[in-house]
Amino acid sequence: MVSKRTLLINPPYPFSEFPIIPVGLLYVAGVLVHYGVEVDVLDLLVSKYSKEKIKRKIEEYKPDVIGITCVTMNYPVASEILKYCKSVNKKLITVIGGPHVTFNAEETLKEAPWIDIVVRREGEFTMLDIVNGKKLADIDGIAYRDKDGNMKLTGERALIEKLDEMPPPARHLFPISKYLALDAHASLLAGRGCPFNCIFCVGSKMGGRKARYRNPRLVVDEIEESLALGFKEVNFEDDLLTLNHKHLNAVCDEIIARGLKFNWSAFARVDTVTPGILKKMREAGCTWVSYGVESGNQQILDLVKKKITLEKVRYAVQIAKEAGVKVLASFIIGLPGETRETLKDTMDFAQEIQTFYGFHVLAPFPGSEVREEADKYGIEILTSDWAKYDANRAVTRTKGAGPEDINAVLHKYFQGLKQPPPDPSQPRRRSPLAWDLVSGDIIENLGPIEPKGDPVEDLIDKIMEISLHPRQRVSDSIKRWYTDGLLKYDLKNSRLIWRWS
Ligand code: B12
Ligand code: SF4
Repeated sequence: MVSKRTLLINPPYPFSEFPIIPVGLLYVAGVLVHYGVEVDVLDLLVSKYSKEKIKRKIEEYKPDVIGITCVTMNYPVASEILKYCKSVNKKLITVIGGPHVTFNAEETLKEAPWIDIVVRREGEFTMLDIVNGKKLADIDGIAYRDKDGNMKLTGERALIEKLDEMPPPARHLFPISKYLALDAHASLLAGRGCPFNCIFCVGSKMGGRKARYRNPRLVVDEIEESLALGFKEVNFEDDLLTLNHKHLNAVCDEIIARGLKFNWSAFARVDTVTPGILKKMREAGCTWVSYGVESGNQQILDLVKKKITLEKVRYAVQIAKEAGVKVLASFIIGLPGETRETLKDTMDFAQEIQTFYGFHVLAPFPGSEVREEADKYGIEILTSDWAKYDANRAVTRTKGAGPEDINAVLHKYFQGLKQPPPDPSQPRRRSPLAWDLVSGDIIENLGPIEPKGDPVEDLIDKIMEISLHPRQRVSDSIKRWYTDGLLKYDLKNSRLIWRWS
């Protein structure tokens, strides 16, 4: 059987979200590679997004299938990319996956005739079936149009039971050097699934309510591989790494036993941490945990089925501090029941717990209970313009709080509500210079440089001609990236051609 040549696309999303390699696409690529499919990745997140670039890639690589990932906020751009791909070659099979389309499958096919197949929930083996040419009607977990143009939804695909049998994520297909220049952390999973059912989240609907775990040794093997690639930090992208202490202890013990020294961070719930597990995590290199605190008002927490108490939050922050693990408390404003008073409760609480915190705004994503039962929760959905679902602006209102109230809180937050001073070890910090260089394809478009002596100084001079960044910053960064092997040059006709490695 000859598999279809496949191009996977990582679409752009706004700079306000820190760029990391999406784990879902890494795994889809990994499975295809493992089963001998010809596969490549076009990463438009850490490069300039242009239609010419997509066209060039299609003409050079000649894929049969194009697969793209997205969440709600970058669904519009992902769809636009597939539309463009179809216009370049209408024979291309276009596939889209991710949480947004999983719960909006039929609507997606209806509004985007250029999308052939929607992959729902876990997509590794679904995509393998597609590229291997299996009859679409026999592939579980997709939505497609039959030859008469009728929309078809196949059966639910069972979640992958034995995660340890999964081929490894295909990091080598992604432009690692650019992610490293951006100081991105390695993204990896120790398990999948979450047993909770918070009404604003589709995490447990995507990964299942029964958590599945990977063998700690394999997890730490992957950490070692990521460190060998040059990543300095790791973020566990698990919904809830701290759920199963036996498993987490085993992962930590394995890290400690191998003597690995690196910083890592993870998502946690305040009711799944204890002084003991936090101490062990710290010993294994954990520097940050991100707690989903959501609100400073107990009634709201109860209403959104968060199943935590403010008292537990205070305690969890305190024991993390005692263990030497820093806390980022994550809040959502605009939740059901929100009023001006509850917004004040949340602002006060965020400052009371004396730790780092961040505010997001409720975005009622497709598939979430808060969207499906918006009336019951007293939420008025103001728009379904998906590009606005970045959780950084109000797209809903409650009886007691409108967009103006929510935006006022956000404004105060960005003006610097009382926050601890910034911490250089905070995860997801950004280097504006690196971002400018990668998102503008600056290195790729420098052209040949006349060597004057030291190639690195020549590159710095050239960048200074077009960059507004201070020379010291450019110089320090370029030297570091060159020493780390992220930037390389070739000599062509006695001219320097610089490139990301
Ligand atoms: C880790 C994580 C992050 C990380 C990393 C995100 C990333 N790009 O990898 C960080 C912290 C950076 C992050 C940021 C954001 N996140 Co987030 N995040 C998660 C989390 C907890 C796990 C994601 C994950 O790695 N899952 C494991 C992998 C294996 O699954 P997967 O990504 O879903 O991929 C599988 C399938 O979707 C499918 N698939 C995906 N793409 C493709 C493509 C093809 C071609 C195919 C065939 C299949 C396929 O197959 C994959 C493998 O099985 C999820 C919750 C969850 N469990 O889904 C939320 C979640 C994805 N995040 C969410 C949101 C909203 C965001 C933000 C917008 C934050 C914000 N402002 O509120 C940003 C958006 C950044 C972005 N563009 O991705 C929402 C998305 C909801 C939605 N419909 O949009 C989720 C579902 C949580 C929620 N609120 O319900 N997030
Ligand atoms: S918010 Fe966290 S705990 Fe709640 S369902 Fe989502 S992943 Fe699970």
